[in-house]
Formats: sequence, C-alpha cells, structure tokens
Amino acid sequence: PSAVKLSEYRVPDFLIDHVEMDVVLDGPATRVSARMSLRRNLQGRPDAPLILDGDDLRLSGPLEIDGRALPLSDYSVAAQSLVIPAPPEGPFELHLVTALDPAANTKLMGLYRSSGTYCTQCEAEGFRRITYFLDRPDVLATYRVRIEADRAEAPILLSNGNPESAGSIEGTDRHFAVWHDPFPKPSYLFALVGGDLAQLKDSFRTMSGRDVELGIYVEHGKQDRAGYAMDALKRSMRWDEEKFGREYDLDVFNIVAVSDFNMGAMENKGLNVFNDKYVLASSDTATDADYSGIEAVIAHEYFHNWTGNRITCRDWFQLCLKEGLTVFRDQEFTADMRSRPVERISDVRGLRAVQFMEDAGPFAHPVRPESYREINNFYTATVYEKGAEVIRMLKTLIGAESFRKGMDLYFERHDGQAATIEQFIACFSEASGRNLDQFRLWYSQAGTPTVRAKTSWDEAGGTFTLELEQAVPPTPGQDTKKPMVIPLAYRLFGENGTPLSVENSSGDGELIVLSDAHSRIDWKGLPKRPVLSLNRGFSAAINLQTDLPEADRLFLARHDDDAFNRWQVLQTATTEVLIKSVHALRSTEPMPDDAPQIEAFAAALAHTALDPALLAQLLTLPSEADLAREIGRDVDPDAIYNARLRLKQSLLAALEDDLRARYEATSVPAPYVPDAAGAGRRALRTVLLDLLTARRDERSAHIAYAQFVSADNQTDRIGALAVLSQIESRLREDALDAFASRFAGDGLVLDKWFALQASIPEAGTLERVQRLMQHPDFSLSNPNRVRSLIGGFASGNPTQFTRPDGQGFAFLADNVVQLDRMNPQVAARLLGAFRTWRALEPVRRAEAEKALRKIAESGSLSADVNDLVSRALT
Ligand code: DPP
Ligand code: ZN
Repeated sequence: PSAVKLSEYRVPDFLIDHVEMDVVLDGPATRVSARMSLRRNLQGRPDAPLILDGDDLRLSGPLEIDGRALPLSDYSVAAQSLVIPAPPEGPFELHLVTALDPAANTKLMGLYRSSGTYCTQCEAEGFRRITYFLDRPDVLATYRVRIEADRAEAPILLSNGNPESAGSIEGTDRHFAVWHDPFPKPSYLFALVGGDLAQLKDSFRTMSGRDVELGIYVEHGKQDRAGYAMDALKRSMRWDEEKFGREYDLDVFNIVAVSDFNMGAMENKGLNVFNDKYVLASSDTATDADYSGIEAVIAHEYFHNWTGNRITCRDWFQLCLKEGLTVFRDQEFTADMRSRPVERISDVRGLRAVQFMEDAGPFAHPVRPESYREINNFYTATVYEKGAEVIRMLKTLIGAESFRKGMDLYFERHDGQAATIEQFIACFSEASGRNLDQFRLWYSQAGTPTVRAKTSWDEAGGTFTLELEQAVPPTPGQDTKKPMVIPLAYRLFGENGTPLSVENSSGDGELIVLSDAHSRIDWKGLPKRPVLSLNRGFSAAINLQTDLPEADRLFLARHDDDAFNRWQVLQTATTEVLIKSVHALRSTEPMPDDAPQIEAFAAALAHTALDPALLAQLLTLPSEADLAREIGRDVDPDAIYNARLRLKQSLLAALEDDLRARYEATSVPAPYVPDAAGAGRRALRTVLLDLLTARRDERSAHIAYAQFVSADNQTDRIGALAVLSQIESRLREDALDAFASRFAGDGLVLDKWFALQASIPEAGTLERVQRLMQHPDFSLSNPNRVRSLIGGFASGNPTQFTRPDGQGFAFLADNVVQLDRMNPQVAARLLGAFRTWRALEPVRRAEAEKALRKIAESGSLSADVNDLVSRALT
C-alpha cells in the first residue's frame, strides 16, 4: 500500500453523529446491522462522494438510505470500501448489514472469538472489519448497541457506555442487552463482548459523590485472581482525581480479560478489554513484575478515559498525543504507589533497552511520525516511551505548576475533540508564557541526542565551567538535525556532599536548558572545585557523555542525593569496564582491572540502610542489550555474554561471604504480599542468587534449586528457575519438568516457562524451542504463547538468536512468514528483534540479512510485515 502522509491530512467530507447497531451473535452466521446518521461536513469538499472504509467485509442484503433500498447502480461495494457517489445533500440515515464469522477471524482485529467469548479490538483500524464506516479518529459519534445471543452461550453481553435495557427473546433460548454511550467517540473505541464469564463486582464513589459500578469479567474459576486488578482500578480512579482533577463520567466501568489479544489492553470507552496477562494474578501464579505490570496497565487504560477518549487524536500521526501522555501518567502513578527512584531507574532501563535501540536503527522514527504505510507498526517504544519522556521534559522545563495549568487548559479547551500535538503544546505555552516552538522538535526529529559535557576549574577566579555540546544523529529520512531544547537538572556538591546553592550564568535555578549546539555555563565565587551531578533523574532523554574524573564518580556514588544518578554513576563505570573486557576477549589486549567495580559493589552491599529494591538495581549489571547499544557496531554477542559472566565471577570470588550473608538475610516472611517493600526484597534476593551462582557449576545449581523448591510464591520460584536455567545441569531439567507438571494447562504461567527456556545461552536452545512448539500448551494462534517462546528466543537470547550459522535468524524468518498468514500484527512484532541487525559483526550481519531477504521474497506478505522488512533492509 502507498504511504499515508501527515502533510496530506484532510478533514472528513462526511460526519457521523450517531450509530444504532444491532449485533446478532450467532457463530458463523453473525450479523451486524448499522444505522448511521450521516451529514456532509461543511468544511469538507462539497461534491465529494461518500467513501466508507471496509476490510474483508461482506454486505448482507441491500443498502438503505432513509428507509428506502438504494438501487445497485447507486453504489459500489468491495471488500475494502463502499462508495456512494451521490448521497443526499441533507442529513440522512444509512442502513447496512454485514455478515461475519468471528471464529474465522485469526487476525484478532474486529470481532473475533477468544476461547469461545465474542470480543472486539478496533484500534487502530478494526472497526472497518465489523461494518463499513468512516473509520478514522476525527469522526466522533454516539452509539446505541443492541446485542443478541444465545443465553447459555453468552449470558454476559457488554458494550460501551451505560446499560439501557435487557431481556429475553420470547419463544427462543436467546436474550439481548442494549447499551448506550452518550459520549461521542471515534470508532476505534467501540467494543462489544458476549460470553459466559465470571464477574468480580465493586463500586467507586467519585469526587462529586456519584457511585460507579465496577466489574471485572474473567473466565469462570479465575475470579479470585482478579482482586488485585480491581484494587489497582480503584486506586487509579482516586489518583486521577487527586493529581489531575479528572473524574469518571459513566455509571459503570467494565473490564473484560481475554486470553487471545494482540496488545496489552484496550481503553474502549467504559469497556476496557484486556489481555488476561494484565488482569489475572495470585501469589502462586504471578510474579511481582506481573503485579506491577497489572497495576500499571490497569491505570494506563483507565487514564485514557480522559487522555485518549474524552480528548482523542485527530489522526493516527497524533498517536503520541494520547499514548505518550498516558504512559507519563501511568509512570507517575506507579512512582506514587511504589518507590519513585526505583520506578525511574526501571523506566529508564526499559527506555534505553528498547527505545534507544529503535532510535539507533532502521526502524527509527519521530515521536510523531510524518508518514506510514501500516499504522499498526507505529505502536512503538518511540511513540509510547519516548513520548512519555517528552511530556516529562516539558514538565521539567516549565515547572510543575505551569504544567498542571496547561493540563487543565487542555482538558477544558479540547474536551470532546480530536486534537493535535500543536493544540496540546499551545496549552502549555499559554499556561507558562514560554515559546515552545523549538521544544516541538522532540516530536518531529528522530534519533537520541548526544550531549557531551566538559568541565573545567579556574582555581584563581573560583570559577567552575561546564561546556556542553549537543548533536542528534541522522536517522532514516532525516540526514541533518537542528539543536533541541534539552532540560538538564543538575546540582553542585561541595565537600562532604553538601549541595551548593550558587546561581549559574544561565540563571535557571538547578536547571540548565541547553538549546544551542554549544553552550557554556559558569559558576563563580566558589572556594573549591565542586562536584557536578548532571541530568539528575534522567531529566532529558539523551545519551550523556561526561568527562567526570574517577574521584568525582566515587564521590557521587557515595554522596549524590539523587538516587537515580547514584545508580547511573555505577552503571556507567561498570559499562566501561565491561566494554573493555569485550574488546580484550576479542583481541590480545589484557583484561581490564575490575577492582573498582568490586569495591563499589562491596560498598553498596555494606550500606544496610539502602532500600533493597534500589540495592537490587545497583547490583544488576548492564544488560547484554545495553552493552551492545553502547558498543554500537561490530557487535559480538558471545563476547558480551562472556564479559558479563566473567565480571559476575570476579565479584563472586571477591565478595562471596558478603553476598551469601546478604542473601540469607533477605528472605521475606510469608504470607506473600505483592507490595513494593516485599517486591524489593524478593528482587534483591534473586539478583544476589544470580551472583552467588555465577560459577555455573553443580554447586551453583544446588543453591538455585534450593530456592526453587522452597519458594512459597511465584516470584521466588521463577526467580530461582531463571537463574537455574542458565546452568547446564540435571537439576535444571528436573526443576523445569516439575514446574511444567505443576502448571500444566495454565498458559499464562507456562509463558514464563517457555520464555526462560528460550533464553538459555546454549547451542541446544534452538532445538529446545522447536521441540517446545509441539508442547500441548503451546499454540501459534495465541499471541502470548508466540511472544513468550518465539519472541523470548528472538529478543531475549542474544547469543543464540544471532548464532553465526544463521539458524536462529532463519528460524524466526520461517515463523514470521507462517504467522503472517494468520495474524500479521503478531508476526510483525517479532521482527522487532531485527532492529539492531546492522550493528552486528560481519558474519552474523550477513546471516541476518539473508533471513530478512528470505522473508521479503516469500511472496504474499501482509502490509505489516512487508513494511518492516523493507524498512529493515533499506
Ligand atoms: N491504545 C492501547 C493502549 O496503549 C493499545 N492499543 O493502551
Ligand atoms: Zn495507551
């Protein structure tokens, strides 16, 4: 398909104000009747024909306009569109009926069945697979939806909005329910569910005293796993009132968990549909990471009610308007619910591991792209996570007070509208009185800016000087870049770690706003050279290169009152040592001295007052992906793997007694509580276990196995199994077997088991993965299983996916081609593993290219896969 361009946006020629739908759920004979109240848009082209979008649709019966059948000569219909060249001039009602077979819908877009439950997914362009429509986010309509189904098969019938009526259909086993959504919404927020589901009920009283009924619907027998999600929902509702003044607006809020879902969850108005991974949790089945994932995704989808639904996007180029902002909001929520510094560290780890990689490779694109061939491929870390960083930088730049004023203005001014980034930013320039034109480059320029910082000290004048230099690397389609607005939070420390309060020459308090390519800042009248802590809390989403002397680093590791930067200093130092080791392993250079790392780790371990969650972060080495990104070119994943293992082994050799003592002191007493404090201690325990077993020998296997068998919760169990699975041993296979029989039939739990095995850094893993594809609990039609096993191998196993013989790449290529016929979105997602293929050393790079070419040449590909493969190869 040809590219859609932002510059070619045109307002719709027609508008739809209201839709009456009647959906008869009846297996392969499912029918959808839609009556749309249409009118010409006075802003549109006066003589334009009416063109409705469709995708794979079949019309059942004639088209009617205002109750009269339209002659066949007056319209043309195809699977992808319905055209009425000369519709009535005044407002009219168009009625059409489509015939659907939801069970045959393997793309999981539109109306489909998941374990028998009828459900929908319409973002971005799924509604056009249900009926012909103006399926674009700037066409907002109210909906009344009648759903009819067999009562035994689908006792639960849900749609958006408030319930209006329900009843039996006399003389049959069937029943119906009618839902009305009074808030105009774009079609991508439409949802409908019909099935036999269990319900968890609760209620919430809003800030103005209205009672809202809350419901979470899950498979029968799983109600007791939905309690945490319900609790997270109520906390989200309260938090949005307190922090953003946002109140919920319908009488009911429902969440339905389904097991086959392309994404994490979907924010349909009043009826969120979730991947069950982000709803179901119990101490026996879910890890702390699962619990915090549930908390974050429940909050994220709920927050969309205002940022996404009440104010939506004008077009899909503006996706970050709702996603970046809503990720920012859910990250703030998590920071308030848990530990702020720990949340920041883990968000930044995630940003660097995925978004920075994306920004540095063939898939790089601006936070607001300007062209796309398949919008599904733009639900990316750049739109979501970098989009959130842009909001955070905006807040840092204008201050919390102006930021809140700007948000209030945005809600007030654009409620009920489909808005743009320009309109959003205008609210903040008005609220702050600041010109944000240059700031908007964050939306249009791709690539991660690099900032080089050089410090100097003039003893005689008592002047400390910081010279800054920024550059944004070229990215596909953008060869040259302009300087960005980069907000750098900083603090100067004097002796003993006391913060110094001295004005800098740019005068912005403890904030430097770098907006030129070069800049120089002076601090005058200082008695001694201060120590600079820069980009505190990762205030700007950049690559920062500093020339901090070793002594300053040690000082900051000890005294910085910004926990993020304390972590960063240690990460940077460890990264440097590991990169030197990688070079040494690939040459005849001597191995670097890791004594400073050992000393730093020892100091962290000795710091008993430290939050265990923070200590866990401090003791976690930069990941293989982090190191590959820092190395940037000619990457050898085996050398990276060995360098990390070697450093862990020297840490163990030097600190074994301390590590063991701390490990033994860190057990968390039962019963399991999924709170931040317990999660932090458990995270630390597994990080320590990983270090304690770094010799990877039989004794190591026994230590990990002991934690595995004694665990009374899934976090400790899977933590131990993850460590054990890296050690080639009989015990590993015993533990894996025990886990599989304990959780047989529970796909969600077995996903962890699939992913762990897929990540084993051994030559036999590819065969193991192929064997596991035959496992009775694996299925290519379930996106979660595919992501765990195949995605786990491609994205979680750097040494085996990139095997120099090319078999890892070829395996992925074959599966992408096969999956593409069933579910293009899931197939395309897997290609993310190729985002860094060009940075590999030549042998692996050639094999990666071969695999990509094989996909490209394999015939009829979906738009999704075709788009990514051709971008990867450009
Ligand atoms: N809009 C969904 C979300 O990010 C994804 N389709 O919440
Ligand atoms: Zn979202």
